[in-house]
Amino acid sequence: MAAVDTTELPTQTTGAAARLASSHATEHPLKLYGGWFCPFVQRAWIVLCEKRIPYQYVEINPYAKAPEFLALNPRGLVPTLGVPFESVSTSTSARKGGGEKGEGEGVKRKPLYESAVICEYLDEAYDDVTKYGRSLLPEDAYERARCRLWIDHIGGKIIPGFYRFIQHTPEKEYSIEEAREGFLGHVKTFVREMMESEGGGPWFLGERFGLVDVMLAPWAKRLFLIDHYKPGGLGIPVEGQGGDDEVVWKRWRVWFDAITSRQSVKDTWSDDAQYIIAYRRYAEDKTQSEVAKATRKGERLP
Ligand SMILES: N[C@@H](CCC(=O)N[C@@H](CS)C(=O)NCC(=O)O)C(=O)O
Repeated sequence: MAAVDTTELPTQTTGAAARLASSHATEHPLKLYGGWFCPFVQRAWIVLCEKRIPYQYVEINPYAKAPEFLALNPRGLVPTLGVPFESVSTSTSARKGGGEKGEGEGVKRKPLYESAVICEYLDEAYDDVTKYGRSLLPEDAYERARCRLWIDHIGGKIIPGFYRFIQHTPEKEYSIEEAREGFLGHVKTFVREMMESEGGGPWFLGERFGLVDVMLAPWAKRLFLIDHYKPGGLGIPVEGQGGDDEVVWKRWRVWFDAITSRQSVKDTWSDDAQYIIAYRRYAEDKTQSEVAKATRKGERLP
């Protein structure tokens, strides 16, 4: 079991995320168990917002590993989704199970975890276009597969590179330059692929916002932490300084500005200062989170 990792960690959402959480605090059959600081949670939360799915947000501390939480998710990680048995027809199941209680009380739930799995589930289960909008994945099977390929690149390369970078300390066997170069290399590979999408528009698919954008959004929002904590900073060149990669970084800036201005991304974000506090333990490589431990050992992230 993971060591408790709660020192100095603020316990609640703040800022925009606090406003969103309080407007989704009432009992509901569909529950998102989250931690405000967690980028994987933010992915699922963004999808709920984008699709205007009704849900309840429940803030928990995943490091405390409460037995009720472990019973839902044996991996003991957030996000965890509590899915009512009757799935999308939630109001009916709530009335049946809830009686006089608030909507969602007394409803049986099945758990779902792993942010990418949760996001795809929500996109698939809430497929009424008139209520929830278009799918976050394209209709064309090849294009859908291409999206999954680049979601895999985000999960397998960019995100591990982010933690390797932010957890760098002078004692490491690799240098900060290597960490930076590795991370930026994975980002550039992604941007070059994004440049293959036709028809203009800022997103991975061009005009159409989608799941690939969601998958990377939380780490885009957290890049300022590398500038804050790491000597030499993030290292993405400013306009006109990109040398041979100028067009790549230009395209990156278009995506970055669009994603960080997206309403769902802003609404699921707490105050910047809180992330600075929460990520200090990563920057000093002291956190006992499962992600940090895997990064230290050079293992696949949980
Ligand atoms: N692969 C998981 C990772 C989730 C994850 O690592 N969540 C962290 C918070 S950001 C957590 O619950 N950590 C608890 C721990 O490390 O003990 C996903 O995509 O959902």
